[in-house]
Amino acid sequence: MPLRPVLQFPDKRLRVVSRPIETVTDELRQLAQDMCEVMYDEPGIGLAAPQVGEPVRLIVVDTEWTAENADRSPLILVNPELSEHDGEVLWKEGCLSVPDFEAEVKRAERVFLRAQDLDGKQIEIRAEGLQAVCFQHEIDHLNGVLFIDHISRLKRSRYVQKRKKQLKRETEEGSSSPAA
Ligand code: K1U
Ligand code: ZN
Repeated sequence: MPLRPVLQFPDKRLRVVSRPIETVTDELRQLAQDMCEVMYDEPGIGLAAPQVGEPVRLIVVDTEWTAENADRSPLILVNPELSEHDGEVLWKEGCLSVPDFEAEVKRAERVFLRAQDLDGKQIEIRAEGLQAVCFQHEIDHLNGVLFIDHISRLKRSRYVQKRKKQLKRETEEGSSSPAA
């Protein structure tokens, strides 16, 4: 089975507020598994369901996984909610849906999160550093917010212009290539 493609800016589906999950079904378990595969394949340290075109409140996160540490133990969180946060940190972020761009974003340094797991069990997580930043980034996706919404208007509009040119180039290259 091919991997699910990751939607890319400016796709409007990235701006939708995702709906809460009422029941964990086999279909949802399959979606979580597909999302983990996409996250490790890209590679990334997190992914939210709307990034693969499913507007439901589901995220996967694995900030421990790197090329050197190949152990995979993703956190799969259903209906995650930030219930407490404190401190402030500037973190350089990227996003699988915002190609070829990184920028510093101001985030809470520590967060306390409630969610359910795939067995419907209530879980609570205290996080700091990269994991806390990643949770905030992924929950933003569930609310239709991208990290570029947190940067200055000037930086954002420069990125938007660059992205428009990139897409125009891709369209031109696609239409000028000989038919298969
Ligand atoms: O949601 C996403 O688009 C995934 C995104 C998550 C994220 C990155 C940085 C800060 C906060 C949230 C990514 O994973 S971008 C790729 C990335 O950061 C990475 C990829 C491989 C190894 C290490 C990091
Ligand atoms: Zn992202």
